[in-house]
Amino acid sequence: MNRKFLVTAALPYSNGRLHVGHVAGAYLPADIFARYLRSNGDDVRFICGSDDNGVAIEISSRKENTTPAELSARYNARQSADFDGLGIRFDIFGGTHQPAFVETHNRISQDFFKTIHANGHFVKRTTDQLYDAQAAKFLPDRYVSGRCYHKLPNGLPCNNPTALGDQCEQCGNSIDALKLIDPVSTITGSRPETRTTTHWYLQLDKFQGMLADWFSLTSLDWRPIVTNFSLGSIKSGLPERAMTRDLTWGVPVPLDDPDAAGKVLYVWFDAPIGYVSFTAELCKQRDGDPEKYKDWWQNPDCKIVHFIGEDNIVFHALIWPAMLMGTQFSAEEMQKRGSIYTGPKGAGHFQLPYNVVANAFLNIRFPGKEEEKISKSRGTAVWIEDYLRSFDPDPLRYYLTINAPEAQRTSWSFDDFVERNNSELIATLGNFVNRWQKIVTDDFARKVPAATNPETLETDLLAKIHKLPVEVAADLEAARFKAGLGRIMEAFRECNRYIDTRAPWTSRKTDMARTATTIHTCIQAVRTLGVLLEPFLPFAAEKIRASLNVTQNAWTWPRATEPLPDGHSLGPIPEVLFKKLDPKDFALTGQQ
Ligand code: B3M
Ligand code: ZN
Repeated sequence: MNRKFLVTAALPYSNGRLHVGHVAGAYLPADIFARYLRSNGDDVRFICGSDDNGVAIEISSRKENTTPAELSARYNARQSADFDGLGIRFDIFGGTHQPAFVETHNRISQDFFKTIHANGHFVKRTTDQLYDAQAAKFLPDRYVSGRCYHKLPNGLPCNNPTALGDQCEQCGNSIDALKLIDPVSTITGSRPETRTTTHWYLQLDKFQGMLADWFSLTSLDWRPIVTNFSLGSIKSGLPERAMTRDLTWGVPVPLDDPDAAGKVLYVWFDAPIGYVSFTAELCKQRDGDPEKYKDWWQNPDCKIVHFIGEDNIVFHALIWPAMLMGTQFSAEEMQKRGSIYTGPKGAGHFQLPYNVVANAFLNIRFPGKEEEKISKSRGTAVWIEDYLRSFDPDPLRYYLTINAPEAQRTSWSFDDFVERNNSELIATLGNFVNRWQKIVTDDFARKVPAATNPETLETDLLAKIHKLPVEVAADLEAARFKAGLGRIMEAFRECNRYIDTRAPWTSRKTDMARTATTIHTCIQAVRTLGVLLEPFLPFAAEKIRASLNVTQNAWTWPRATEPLPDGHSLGPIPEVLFKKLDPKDFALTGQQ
């Protein structure tokens, strides 16, 4: 039976363009994983879309002198085009506030909130908050700045005049926005006043026991950056979090309570529900029934895998699972169960994630400069839109996988990118695919010649390559993308050594049988490796497939080791797989 997988990639905020850091963090590994599953014959849905709600979108639209609706529609379209250009192929790319999605999204988000509310997991609290009267807005912490009130280790006041409402960059302490000295709203520059407001707080501490239990059951083979962070947070205690906001742009709080009027759900409450609501929209398109989302989300036989950047771990590995548990258990039941989580039982209950795969951040290194953080405001980014104007998608996919920040930060370096393109993609991979093309054309009329005299050199090489589908699958299933691609590249290096040894360009002058055996072996090697490359480098893999004249049906993981029969007619000589690059080609990108 086919396995079922629901794969998600973090929803990008629709107030900016995508850069290489986004792609390396979540989207590329998720796409490789989804492509591998499809090739393997698993039943997979790959879900993404923009995160349109929340204060960041509202503030960006104010800066750009437009509306949140216009801004988010524009960036949603831009991001979708960038993903297409990179070959990142979602089954659906929605948007939490896009016209075609907002209705379903609001309904499902409000249902979540009402169920969790009815289950007794919220506490309603009235607190003081800073209010910008000029903007007529309560100020989120990071939109307030002021003088830091902390003391330094030497006893002197920190006094940093530009501490933000959540953290002081100078002394590193976290900040209570209400205590900032001479606070200023960064939206209007005016001095905020203090007003009271009421919000609903999710009692996350009550979920600690169950979350820890669930972790002990499921997370054993998760990446250490995810488990260490999550277990550490549970140990130090999960603070309650307000799940509502004083905003107009977002999902209205669905409570019949005057205090809820004019408020919306916290963007991190509704954003992960976007995964569910986009699945519903996809089911509507494909099966005519949005409710079929339950076949994915409430089906114990479906594995849900979230791909995210490291800054999103708390939301996906702790808060989101707590929300999902909170739809199933009432606060009372939870207290009775203590810390026993036995998984969703019976119909109508949401599954918890099967895996949460997080990457660390990607830094950037400009020629002749130190490695630094990617920053939109400092202009230290490589934007996908700019990249795609001048370059092909596969080299970027290659570089961001072989150099992926899977366990710790890595950096995008222009020189290294060019060097790896030229020495690995061209000189190793492309070269091997091309080295025997002229011979198979001139001497064998582009038909697979029979191998009449294979020796251990041939049988060993093919035996090794035929083990790769299982080995690379094991890497991909364990989210070791870099290792999987590394294995394939190692096989290409071996193929190059093989053809160097056999030197068919020489043997063809004296020994046609030997030459035929060599060419046969090269073709079979590429036939297998081409299939394995597809999730990583789909554009090059497609050119290889066409040049081998293999049908789409036979171009799958389970059939990767099926040899092409003797006499099989190849397709045309493949187009150039990879173009040579020069560091100066990058003059265009990276600065703006
Ligand atoms: N919109 C992206 C970020 O934090 C955030 C992800 C939401 S995933 C549900 O950069
Ligand atoms: Zn400070």
